[in-house]
Order: sequence, then C-alpha cells, then structure tokens
Amino acid sequence: MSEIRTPAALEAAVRACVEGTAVLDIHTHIYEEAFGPLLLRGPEELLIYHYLQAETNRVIDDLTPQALVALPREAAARQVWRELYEARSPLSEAARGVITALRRLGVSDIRSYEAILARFAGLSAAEHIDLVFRAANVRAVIMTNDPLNPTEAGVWMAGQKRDRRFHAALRIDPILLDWRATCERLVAAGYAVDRDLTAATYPQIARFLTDWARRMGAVYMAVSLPHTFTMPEDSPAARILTHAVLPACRELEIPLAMMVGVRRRVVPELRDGGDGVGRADLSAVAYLCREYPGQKFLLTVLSRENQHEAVVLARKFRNLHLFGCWWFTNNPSIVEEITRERLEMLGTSFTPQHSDARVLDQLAYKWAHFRPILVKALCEKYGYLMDEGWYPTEEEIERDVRLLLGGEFERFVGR
Ligand code: FIX
Ligand code: ZN
Repeated sequence: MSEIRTPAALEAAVRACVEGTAVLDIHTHIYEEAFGPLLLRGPEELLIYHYLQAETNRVIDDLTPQALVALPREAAARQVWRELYEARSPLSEAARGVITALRRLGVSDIRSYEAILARFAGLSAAEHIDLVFRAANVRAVIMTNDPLNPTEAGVWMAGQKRDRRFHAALRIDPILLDWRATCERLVAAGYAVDRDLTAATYPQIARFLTDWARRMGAVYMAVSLPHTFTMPEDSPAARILTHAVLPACRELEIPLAMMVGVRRRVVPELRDGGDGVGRADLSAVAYLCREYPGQKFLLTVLSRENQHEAVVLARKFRNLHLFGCWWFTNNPSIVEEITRERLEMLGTSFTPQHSDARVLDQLAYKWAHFRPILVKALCEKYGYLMDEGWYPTEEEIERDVRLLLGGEFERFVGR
C-alpha cells in the first residue's frame, strides 16, 4: 500500500491501471458468433460505417446520397478509402478510428488497401472476436437485441447463444415509438394486442417484453428517444411506457436505459448516417426518476447542451446512472469535457464511456481513443488531492478505475 507522491509516478500508475483494466462495454451493436450475418467485422465494414458514409457524402458530387448508400460493400469501402484516405487525410475522429483499429489489429502497411484486406482474409469469427477483445482489453459487452428482427429471434428461439462475453439488452424502440406499425407484428407473434391501445393491450405488451427479456437474459431494456421526448403526456409512447414498459421492468427488476436526443432521418436517404441531434428537455427524465423511485434508469444524452443538466440530475437521483459519450459527443474534445464534468460532480458513480461499436473491430479504436482521455482526467483530479497532501495508493487507483470501467454499472444494476 505505498503512496504515490510525484506527478510522474501518478501518471505512470494511472496509465498502467487504465490500460490494464479490462472494460465492460455497456452499449454496443455487435453480436456474438452465433448470430451469423448480424456480426459485422473486418476492414470493409469498418470503412462503410455510417459515420464515414456521412463524411464521404460531403465530399463527392457524382453520386446521390441514395446511390452512395446503395453501393455494394466492396465498391462502397473502396470509395470511402479513396475519398477519405487518399484524396485527403483521415483527420476526423471516425476516419482516424479506422487507422487505430487496423494498426491495433496487426496491419503493418497501413497505406496499402490490399495489405489491409489481406490481414483479415481467412480469419474465422471466433479468432476475430478473440483478437479484438484482446486488443481492446474488453472483458464483456452488452449487445442491442431486437426480438422483432427475424434473424435474431431465430437464434434466441433455437437457444444458440453461447458466448458468455456477450450480454443482452432488450431494445424496444419500435414498440414505444412506432406502435401503429409494430402492433401487427406482436399479433403475429401470438400476443392479443390492439392498435388502439385498449386497456387489455398493455399487459400483453408487458408479457411480450418479459418473455423476451427472460429469453435473452437481458441486463436492461433500452430505447433511444427523440429530443422531443416529454413526460408526462397523453401520447401512445407515454402510455406504453407507463402501463407496459415500466411494469415489465419492475417485474424483471431491470433498469430502463434512455438514450435521449436523437433527431432521426434528417436526411432519410443517408439512412443511419442521416440521423441528427436535438436539444432535449430533461424534465421528462426528472419526472420518471421522481415518480418511480423503485425503478432504475440508465441515461445518456446526445446533445452537448444537455450534458451538464444530465450530470446535475444524476446527482439528485440514486436511481439514475449516467453513461457514455454517445455518438456525436464521442469526439476527444467533447469526451474530455464531459468526463471531467462528471468526475467533478459524481466522483466515480457513473460509467464514462461505452463504444457503440457496430463493427467488431471498432472496439479496438473506441477504447484506445478513450483510455488516454480518462488517464488525463484522473491525473488532474488525483493531482489536486496530492497538492493538499492526500496521496493515493496504486490499490486505490485500481479500485476507482475498476468502478469507472464497469464496476459501478454492475453495482447499480445489481449484477
Ligand atoms: O440508437 C442507438 O443506439 C445509436 O447508437 C445508433 O442508432 C446510431 O446509429 C449509432 O450507431 C451511434 O453511434
Ligand atoms: Zn447505439
């Protein structure tokens, strides 16, 4: 239990600890091997990530956005490489991320497209997963699971899920946000629900959710919400949330994750790359935390302008756990700001980052880019303590970092 007394020793200890602690990644869109084609992996998938499609769309004029996103994978990946890596330097966070991922996964000639493809040729899914988890130092991930996706449902129904590093989260966006279109699909699955949300429909929706959450062993239920999300109000979403989703979460004793602030399909032709951001009114979150003190909520917000308010809310409610720098906030300058802000008001009682990886290989860059930011923020905070004669030990730093990289989340959800 030796105390750390100098800035240099502090830097070395914090860096070793942050690099050496295996992370629990609490929100991703990747899948384990059993889900077959749903597991996206490899350099072409990295290049056609919707972040990079949006950036490519800005610098071309020979293809419409529709034509760009409709290109077959190989042509689309080459197009992105040409435009963002050959015609200009990959300075953006997403473009840089591909370089980091490829290098961390063993590509030596990073300027050669053929060498990049060759590095991954013949790698089995199992080998690829092991390689990426090792390179990213990730111990487990939480997936985003949609029971209304037939490919996915088939895997769950057949009991094929095996890999203990992959946990489930039950995603409920279509039920909550597009009930009229989703209703028929629940009917087809054998649930006696009604498009007009009759009183008898709510317990049936709740049964659908509890059946699927149990089948998946879901750690939480999740929804991404528009910036216009309001509670309380008399809308289908608010009624389904109140009368079906929250009762189901209560029965299962699992949190509801709310990802607030997306403005879907600002440019619909770009599909996922065409989504945007809006400033939300977080009094809806405050209302839920206050009215449902026995219910746990996870929260991440998309707008930079909502971050401070979200931290203040998390200070008030012990049933609210703040996580991640989501999507448009996952840029080093903003991550640093948000992480320092959260440490300053929440100590270690939050989860500073998730990867949101859609492609397996992205785990390698998202965590490689985050770790140095966490090191810097922690050194600043421990440094302030050292200035006043409070010297941390390595064991204390390890404990704190474990909390931040998954431990506090596990405590919060009770796993
Ligand atoms: O809703 C979500 O979970 C978002 O993270 C995604 O839909 C989004 O497209 C994304 O990939 C952000 O990183
Ligand atoms: Zn996501």
